[in-house]
Amino acid sequence: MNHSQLAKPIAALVMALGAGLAQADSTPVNLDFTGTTGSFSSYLEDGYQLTAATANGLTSTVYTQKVGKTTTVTNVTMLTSGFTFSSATPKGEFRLTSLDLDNQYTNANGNKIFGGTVTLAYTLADGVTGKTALTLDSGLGLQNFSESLGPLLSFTLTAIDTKNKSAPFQVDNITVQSVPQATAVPEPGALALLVAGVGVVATLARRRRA
Ligand SMILES: [Ca+2]
Ligand SMILES: [Ca+2]
Repeated sequence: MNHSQLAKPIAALVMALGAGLAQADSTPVNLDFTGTTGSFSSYLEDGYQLTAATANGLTSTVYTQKVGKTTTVTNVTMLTSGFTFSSATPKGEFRLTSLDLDNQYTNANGNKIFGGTVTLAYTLADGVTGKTALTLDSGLGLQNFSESLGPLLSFTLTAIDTKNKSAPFQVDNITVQSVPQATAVPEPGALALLVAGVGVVATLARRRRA
């Protein structure tokens, strides 16, 4: 076996090891709130946690929306006056990619309230904090907001209505993707495998020559 013949299997081995060491792409997780209905102070789904701003301030509820004259969409959403969202894994970093919001509700005077602003406040993995306002239209139904935020440690959502009052709102389909933590050095087991593999190839080469 000459040098180029030896180089091929070593390259293949290193590539195979590299693929094994590379961080797998995390699949997006969708919090659709279909798990359990009821009222909660905190709610867990798909490894992520919502912590209500007030006691039992989260209600997983069946929400019916009429679109046009005929279509009725029934969905389970979370009704809340505000919450903090975080990974259930300590310091689990994630990206927020999408969420659906609506703040359609009937106030104490029986008036339908629409519109308003939901404030998205977040803490990035490096500790930097930020804030963005999500403006809701006056139409019926959930509105999708596409986001590209992260890596995050947590975020909070709170709403104010068009009369500048703290308001309940519906949230659904919070889509996040966990951010794998970078591994600086290969694991000892992987290194041992690489050394053993190179040894086998070298031994084979020596036997060929003998
Ligand atoms: Ca889910
Ligand atoms: Ca849902």
